[in-house]
Amino acid sequence: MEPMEEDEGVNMAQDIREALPAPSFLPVHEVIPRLTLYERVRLDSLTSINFLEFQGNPSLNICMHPERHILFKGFRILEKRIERLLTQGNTEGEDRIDAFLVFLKLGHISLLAGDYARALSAYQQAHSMAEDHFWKDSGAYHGLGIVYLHFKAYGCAIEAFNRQLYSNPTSIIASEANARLGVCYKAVKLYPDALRHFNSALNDRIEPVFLSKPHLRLNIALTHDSAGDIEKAYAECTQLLKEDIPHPNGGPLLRAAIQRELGWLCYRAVDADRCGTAEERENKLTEAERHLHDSKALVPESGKTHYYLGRCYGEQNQHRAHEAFINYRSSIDKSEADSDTWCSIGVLYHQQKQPMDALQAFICAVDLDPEHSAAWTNLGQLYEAHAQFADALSCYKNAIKFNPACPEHLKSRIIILERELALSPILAQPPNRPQGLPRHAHLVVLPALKEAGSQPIPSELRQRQDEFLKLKQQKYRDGSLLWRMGELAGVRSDPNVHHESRPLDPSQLNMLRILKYSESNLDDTCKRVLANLEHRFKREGCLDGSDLPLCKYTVSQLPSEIQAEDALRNFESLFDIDYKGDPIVKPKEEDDEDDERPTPGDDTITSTELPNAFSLLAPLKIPIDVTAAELMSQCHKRVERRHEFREMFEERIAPPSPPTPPAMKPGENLNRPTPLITVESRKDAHSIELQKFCESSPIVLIRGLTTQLKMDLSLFSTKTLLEVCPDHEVEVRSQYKMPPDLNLDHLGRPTWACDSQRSFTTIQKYAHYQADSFKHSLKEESDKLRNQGAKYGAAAESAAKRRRLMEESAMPLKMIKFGTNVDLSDDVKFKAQLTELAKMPPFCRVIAGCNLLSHLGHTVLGMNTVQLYMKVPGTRTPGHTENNCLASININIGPGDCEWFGVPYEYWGVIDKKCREQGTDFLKGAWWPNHDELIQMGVPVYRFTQKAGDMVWVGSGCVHWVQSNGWCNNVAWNVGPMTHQQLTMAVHQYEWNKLQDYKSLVPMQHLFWQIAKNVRVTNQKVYSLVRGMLIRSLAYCKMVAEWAENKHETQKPIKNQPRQKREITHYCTLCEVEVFNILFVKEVNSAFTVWCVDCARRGTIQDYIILQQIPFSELSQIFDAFQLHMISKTTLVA
Ligand SMILES: O=C(O)CCC(=O)C(=O)O
Repeated sequence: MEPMEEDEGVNMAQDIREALPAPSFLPVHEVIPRLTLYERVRLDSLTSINFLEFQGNPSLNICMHPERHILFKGFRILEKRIERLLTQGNTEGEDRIDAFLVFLKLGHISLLAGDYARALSAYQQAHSMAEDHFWKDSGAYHGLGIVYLHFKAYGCAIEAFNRQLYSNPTSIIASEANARLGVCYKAVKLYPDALRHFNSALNDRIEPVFLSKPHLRLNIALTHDSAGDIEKAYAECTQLLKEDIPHPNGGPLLRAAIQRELGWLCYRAVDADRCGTAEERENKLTEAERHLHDSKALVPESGKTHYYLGRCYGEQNQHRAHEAFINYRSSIDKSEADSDTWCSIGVLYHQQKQPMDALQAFICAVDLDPEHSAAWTNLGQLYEAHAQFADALSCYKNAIKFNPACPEHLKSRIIILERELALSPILAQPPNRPQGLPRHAHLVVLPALKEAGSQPIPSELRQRQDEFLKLKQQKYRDGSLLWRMGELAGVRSDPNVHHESRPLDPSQLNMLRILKYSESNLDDTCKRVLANLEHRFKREGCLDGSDLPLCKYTVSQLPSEIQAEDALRNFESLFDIDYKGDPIVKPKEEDDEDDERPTPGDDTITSTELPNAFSLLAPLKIPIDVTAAELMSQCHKRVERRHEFREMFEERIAPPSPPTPPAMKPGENLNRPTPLITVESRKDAHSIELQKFCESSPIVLIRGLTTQLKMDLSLFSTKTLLEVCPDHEVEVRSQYKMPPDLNLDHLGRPTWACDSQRSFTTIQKYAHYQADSFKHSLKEESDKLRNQGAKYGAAAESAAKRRRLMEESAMPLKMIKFGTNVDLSDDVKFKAQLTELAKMPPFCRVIAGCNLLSHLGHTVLGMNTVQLYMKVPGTRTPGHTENNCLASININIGPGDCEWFGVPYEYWGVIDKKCREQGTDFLKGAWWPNHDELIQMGVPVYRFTQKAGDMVWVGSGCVHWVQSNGWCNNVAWNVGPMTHQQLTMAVHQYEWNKLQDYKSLVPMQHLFWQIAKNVRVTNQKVYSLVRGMLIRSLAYCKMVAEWAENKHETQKPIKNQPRQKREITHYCTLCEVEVFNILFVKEVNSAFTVWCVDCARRGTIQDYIILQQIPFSELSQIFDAFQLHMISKTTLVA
C-alpha cells in the first residue's frame, strides 16, 4: 500500500451526516436469498475484523471475491429485517438489542463490501441504539474507526480506535488499529501520539496489513519530518533503504516512496539554513535530484515525484526553469488535483514574468484548496506587484485565515494596505486608470480576483473536478457494486460442493478452532460444520495465508477463548440456517422471533490466559474481605485448574465515560458566587473547619491566610529570584493579549482554541522583560496623560494613531510572554522559599501526612513540588483540570491581580464535548472557554479576582483558567485530600486518560498500596474503595506473574528487583500506562526500557526479562494488614 497517499474518501471531517446523503435501508429488491448451512455460519462469523480479507487486496475487485455471494445474501436479509423493524417501529427492550444487532451486522457486511456510506449509517444507528453494548462486539469500534478514517474524519476515528484498544488491548487486530491511529494522529498533527502508535504497531508480532512493517517505518520517518525533525527522518529513511526488504513489502512502490522522501528532505535541507556554503547547498540539491530520479525510475507515474523534481529545478538558476515546468506539467498530468503543484507553477510563472499564467495557476491552487495559505499569499504578491492593491489585500486576508508561514509579517502588510487604501481610495482602482501612476513595461492589468476564476484554465479544471466529485458521490450513494449483482442470490455455496476441494482459508481455520474448542457444547448445525471443516483440513490443509490479510499469526496467537465464545453466542443471532442443507428462503417469521437471543456480553466466560483488559474501575466479583491467601490461590487456578477459576473482577470492560452533570434547578443562578474565606488568625488558618470547607468546595478564595501565618511572600518576588538564581530556566508561552471575556484567533474571530508558541529563557531575561513591560506601560500611561493636555505634536499624533489602529483592528495584535512552569523543586537552591511554604496549614502543604501525594515516595514534578508563574498583564493559563483531578493551591505573590474562572468537576464532560466541537482537545489542547457560552450551556461558573497575598484552593477536579490583570508572580502545587471523592475522581481520570492516550502523572496503583501501607484509614467509604483497588491490583499482578512464569514461550524465572528508595514509578515505554510491580524490561539502543504486559505480549515475549519489585509475600502482608480503624474522633486521619 502506498503510504500516506490515500485519497479515496470524501473529506467528512466537517460533518459526516451532511456531506453525504444517508443511504436508505429500505430494500428495493423483493427476493430474499437462500442461505446454506456454510453460508450462515460464515455470515455469523463475519465482522470488521475480516475487513482486509475482503478489502485488503486492491487488485482484487470485491465483485470477483470468492465469497461475494455471502455478503450479497447477508445484505439482502439484513435489509429485509431492518424493513420489518422499522415497520414495527418498536425499538425498546429486547427489540432494541435485536435492532442493534441487525444494524451492527449490516455495518460489518457493508464495510466488507466496500460500501462505506452505508456502513457508517448502520454503525451509527447501532451505536445510538445501544452504546452500552457497542463495545462488547470486538469489531464494532474497529469497523467504525475504519469508516471514519476512510472519510478522513480523523478525530472520530481516533476515538473509535482508542475505544477498541481500551476494551481489547491485545486482540489480533490491535496492530491494525495502532497503525491506523498513527495515520490519524499524524493527520491532526499530534506527532508524539502518531509515533507512539506507529511504534506500537511495529512492535506487534502480528504485522498489520494496513501498513506493513517497512511502511510503518517510512511513516515514522514522515512523522518526524512533519514534526520538524528532518535529521531523524533522513536517518530513518537512509537506514530503511539500506535494508533488504523482502517482497511484497519491499516492492518498488515502497522503495520509490523512500527515495522520494529522501529527495524532498534533501531539497528542504537546502532551504532550512542547514547548508552553510554554496558548495554544500549544491551537493544537497544534487543529492535531492538523485533520489528523486531514482524514485521516478522505480515508479514513473507518481505525480508527487515530478512535483518535487520541479521544485528542485525551480530552486536552481534560470536555465533549469524549463525542466521545472516540464516536471510540474507531468505532475499535473498524473494528478491534476494537487494544489501544491499549481501553486509552484504559479511561482515559476511569476518569476518568468508570465503574470496571466501565474494568476491562473494560483487560482487553480486556491480553487482546489481554498485554505492554501501559500497560494493566497503568492497571489496577493502577484496582485501587489501589479499595483492591484485591493485584490492583494483580499488575498492576504484569505492567506492569514489558514495557518500562514509568517502571520506577523502578513498582518503588518494587511494593516499597511488597509491604511493606505483608506487614505487614498484611488489606489483601490486598477493601475491603468488613475493618472500619474508609474507604468512599468510588465504592469499588465490582471483580471480582478472576482473574475479570475472564469479564466480558461481554472474553469476547465473546475469543471473536471466537479464531474469527478459528482461521480464519487454517486458511487457512495450506490454503495457496493455487489448489491446490484442480483444473480448472486441464487449461488449455492454448500461447503460440500463449492469449497470441498479447497484448502481452508484463514477464517475457516479460525472457525474450525473456535468450534473445536467448544465441541462439547455444539448444536447439530455447528457439529456438521465442524465435521466438514475437519474433513477438509485433513485432506487439503490450509492456505499459508501469505496473500491473505490478518492471518500472519501462529497458533498461539489465535483469538482467545473469549472471542471463541463470542462467536458462538452470535450463532443464534441473525441468520437462519438450513439443518438439512435445504436452502432457507425466508427470514424468520415474526412469531419465530422471540427465541432466546442472548444480549451481547451476557455470558459466563471461561478464563483466558490473562484478563481481556484491566481497569481499576472493573466491577468486583468477590467480597472485599477476601484474604490475600484466597486471592492468590484463585489466581493460581487460572493457570493450574482453569475450570475452577472464577473471575475476581469483570475482565471485559466498557470504556469509561464522563460524569453526568446534575440537572439544572429552576431559576438557578449559573454565575455562582465564589466562597471567599477571610482568615483572621493563625487558629483560623489551622482550623479543621477551613479544611473541611475547602475539601467539599469546587473552588475557594482565601484571604488573609498568608498574612496571619506571617509568610514572607517577597521570597518569590522577581527581585529575590533574580538574586537567588538568575540563570534558572523559565518556559515561555508567547500569547496574544486579549480581554478575559474574549478569545479570538489571529483574525479576530471568536474561538475556544488558544494559540501560543513555546520557548525557553532564564529568570534574568524574563525579569527584564517583566520590568520593561511595566516601564513601557507606565510610559504609555504618562504619555496619555500628557497628551490629554497637549493634544497635538507629531509624536503624540503618531502614537495615538498607532494605538487607534491597534484598537480598531479586529485582529489581536499585541504579543505578550508568559513565564510559566518554573520549577522550584530544588530544596537546596530554594530552601528559604520552601521553608516559608511549610508555614501553611497541613492540608495545604506540599509535604504532609494528609496529602496523598506525599505518600508516593517520589517526586512528580509540578505536583508534589512547587512551580512558579511569572506574569505581565493579560497572560493566560488555559482551561484544565489538574492531573488526575487532584486539588491544588495557588498563591498570588503580587503585586498585580489575577482573574480566575472555575467550573465544578461534574461538568467537565460538557466542556470536553465543547472542546471537540471547537476543534481542540480537553486534555492535550490549549483552550479558553467563552463565559457566556458556558452559561448558555447550563454550566455554572465561578469568577473572581485573586489579589496579592490571596490563596486559591482549587478543589478536586475543578476545571479552571486564569488570566493576570497586572504584573505578578504566582506559586502553585497540588495536594491530595484523603477523601472518597478525591480518590474516586483520581481513579476515574486515570482510566479516562488511558482511553484518551494521555499519561496519568499520578500512578494510582502504586498510590493505593502506599496508602494501605502508611495510612490508618478511618472512613468506611475510603476503606472500601482502597480495598477494592488492592484486590484488583494484587489479583492482576499475580495473574500476570503466573502467566509469565508458566507461559511456554517465556519460561524465564521472574527476577526480584526491589524498588529503591525514591525510585520513580515506571510507565510503559510504548503506551505510557503505569506498570506496577511486574516490569517487562527490554534493551533498546543500549538502554533498559520498561513495558507493560500488554505491549510486551503483543511483541515477542522472549525479548524481555521480567522483574518483580515487591514480593507477593510483602503485598499479601500489606493487603491483610489493611483494616478499617474505628477510632476516636480526635485521632482521625482520613
Ligand atoms: O497562576 C497560574 O496562572 C496557574 C494557575 C493554575 O492553573 C493552578 O494553580 O492550578
